[in-house]
Amino acid sequence: MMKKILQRWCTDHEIPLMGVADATRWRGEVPEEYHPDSIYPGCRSVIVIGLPIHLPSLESSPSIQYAEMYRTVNSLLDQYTYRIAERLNQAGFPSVSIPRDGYGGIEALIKNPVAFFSHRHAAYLAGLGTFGLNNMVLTPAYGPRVRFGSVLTTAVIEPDPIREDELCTRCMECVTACPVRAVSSEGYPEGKTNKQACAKYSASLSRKGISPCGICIKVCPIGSDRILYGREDTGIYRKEGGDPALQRAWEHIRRHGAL
Ligand code: B12
Repeated sequence: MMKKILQRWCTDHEIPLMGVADATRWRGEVPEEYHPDSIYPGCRSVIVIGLPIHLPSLESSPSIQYAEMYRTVNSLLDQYTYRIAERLNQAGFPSVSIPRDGYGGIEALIKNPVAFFSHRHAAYLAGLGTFGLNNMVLTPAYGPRVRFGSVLTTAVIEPDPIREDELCTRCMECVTACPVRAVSSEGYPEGKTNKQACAKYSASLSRKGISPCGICIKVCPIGSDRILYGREDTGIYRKEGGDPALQRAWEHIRRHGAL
């Protein structure tokens, strides 16, 4: 019943992805202090929503166009997860939303590049996707071009199954495209993304007003959003052999609105 109401609410608000994880699924996955029922004792279920990043905006990155889309999606995630939590509170189920990021500026991340709760892990445990080499959760609809937000609730809601397939094909596009070589070709847990290098690059873009980078999610071939936009061929992003009209459009956008 509760699940259906939530699904309906998401559909009515153009939220294409929603999944639910039982709070016990974190056991044995991540250190205990990062578990939802450690962060919010009494938590029984975690509701995760996903909003897509529109590919043509991301393609111009680093750019003001993508930086603004990033801010818009972040703001929507915080508003929607707040509203879902409030709705559950009003129905008598104490709930709380978690901020979509959870850090007070890029300098804080360079000091400690870890947040108190992992939305990507929550998305994985709520059955929305699987981890890719780029350290992101890939989804069938948008590959890694989706941002997540979570609500911790005391309500017991029917959980979704964890995906058992592997969406990442290890094509290495993200590994070779990363401008600071932060993505490891090994995969988790052997090869870890170099968070410091990634965060430092993001800080340099932030000083120009065009953070974040997003190249590792742009080049990922997974996701049916590529079909919608006619972007099945990721070769369009290579300097040589790319589509000249698209290259011109991206260069045009990059020449504006940034330091
Ligand atoms: C810190 C941070 C950054 C930093 C540090 C870089 C980094 N690599 O993490 C910076 C600012 C540089 C950054 C960059 C990016 N980020 Co960021 N970032 C975060 C943030 C705020 C915290 C991550 C964190 O510390 N979590 C806590 C720790 C404990 O968990 P974790 O890092 O997620 O890792 C755990 C699990 O993922 C798990 N794990 C990892 N791999 C695997 C594989 C398997 C099989 C399993 C079982 C588990 C597992 O193990 C880890 C330990 O528990 C999250 C938001 C959030 N609060 O979740 C967004 C977040 C991870 N970022 C996101 C995105 C999209 C990006 C960028 C693409 C930039 C952009 N916004 O366009 C890049 C990509 C960088 C990259 N390839 O990793 C999204 C990911 C969405 C997705 N589809 O997965 C998130 C979830 C934001 C959101 N609300 O949607 N990010």
